[in-house]
Amino acid sequence: MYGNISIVEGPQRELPADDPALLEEFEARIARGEKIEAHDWMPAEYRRQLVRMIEQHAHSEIIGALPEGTWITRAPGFKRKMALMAKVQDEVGHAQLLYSAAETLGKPREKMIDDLLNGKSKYSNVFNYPAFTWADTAVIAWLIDAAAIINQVTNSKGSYAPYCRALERICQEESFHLKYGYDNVVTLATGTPKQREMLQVALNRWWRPIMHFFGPPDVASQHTEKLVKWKVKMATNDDMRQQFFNQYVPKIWELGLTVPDAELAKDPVTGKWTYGDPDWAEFKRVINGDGPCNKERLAVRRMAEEQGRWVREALAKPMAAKYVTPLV
Ligand code: FAQ
Repeated sequence: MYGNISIVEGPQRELPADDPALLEEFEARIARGEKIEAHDWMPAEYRRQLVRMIEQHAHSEIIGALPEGTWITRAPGFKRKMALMAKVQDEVGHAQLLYSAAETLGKPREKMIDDLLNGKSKYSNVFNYPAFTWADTAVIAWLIDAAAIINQVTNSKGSYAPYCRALERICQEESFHLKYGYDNVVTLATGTPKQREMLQVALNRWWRPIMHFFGPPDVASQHTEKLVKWKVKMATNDDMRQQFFNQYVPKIWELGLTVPDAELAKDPVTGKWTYGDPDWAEFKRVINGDGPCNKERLAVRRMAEEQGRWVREALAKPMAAKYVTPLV
């Protein structure tokens, strides 16, 4: 129970049955394309799904700041340091917007952070991989931001208004990140043979995690059907992956780079891309805490939580009278 709103957490828990008349009216509103606001009636499962998804999205933004964040001091040149610092700052700002959107559904931010740190809540698979070289940061800023934009522009047309408003603002900032990432990629792709090689190696490293980024194939997705019905997700995982192939594979080829999947091809009849098995077992391991950097990422967040505690406590306390300047 959070305030006067009850959130039954975890997909396995039983939810109270919804009033059938209210549910019917709610689904009619969704069908008419109306937006749902925080104070409107909503089914308990809609609320639970939104909290799960928005919270995971918020965690992904703060954890997502870490692989690139470690490169701020090593970015080549002052201009790139400034640009990367601004990008990392934006990502943390996105988390703020998203935690606020999730809070409108009744779950306090402190509880969300606890659930990230105790491993109850997931965050995006991609941020559990290391950024070994500057080229890794270029691939993250270009292709992971591109993947994020595809997902978020699509879902910004969804049914829950506070989430859609946050996504609209986030997407505007993400499009700057994409340009910044593409600029870095082009610089490396048109640079020395060593720089081109570094870029290709980084692309090879990130390709599979990027395939996983859009979620499991539709046939294996637990939540898609319900979320599409309620217009929280405006496209399925496979549809978004296809959109990514359509938009970005030609751009990757244009730069003279190779996609590390010999089976990747567009079917001329259906217009759909076919691709090799991206190793869904690896995806499962990584999202369940056993990726190359999961432990390190959470350890850094725990340290930040501990070190910032005194600031949060000081801000929460009323200031002692002797420090308050009287108004004259
Ligand atoms: N990573 O039934 P589905 C960014 C989990 S923001 C980890 O298909 P759903 C910005 C899923 O939670 C990146 N876990 O799930 C940036 C569920 O587990 P649960 C984040 C994943 O929700 C850029 C289970 O698998 N974006 O990158 C993943 O219908 C650069 C079953 O899966 C968002 O969060 C995954 N990739 O569809 C920052 C967007 N995929 O909860 C810094 C909003 C699935 O039952 C640098 N979220 N799982 O235990 C969504 O659109 C959806 O949640 C999906 C997954 C599409 C991610």
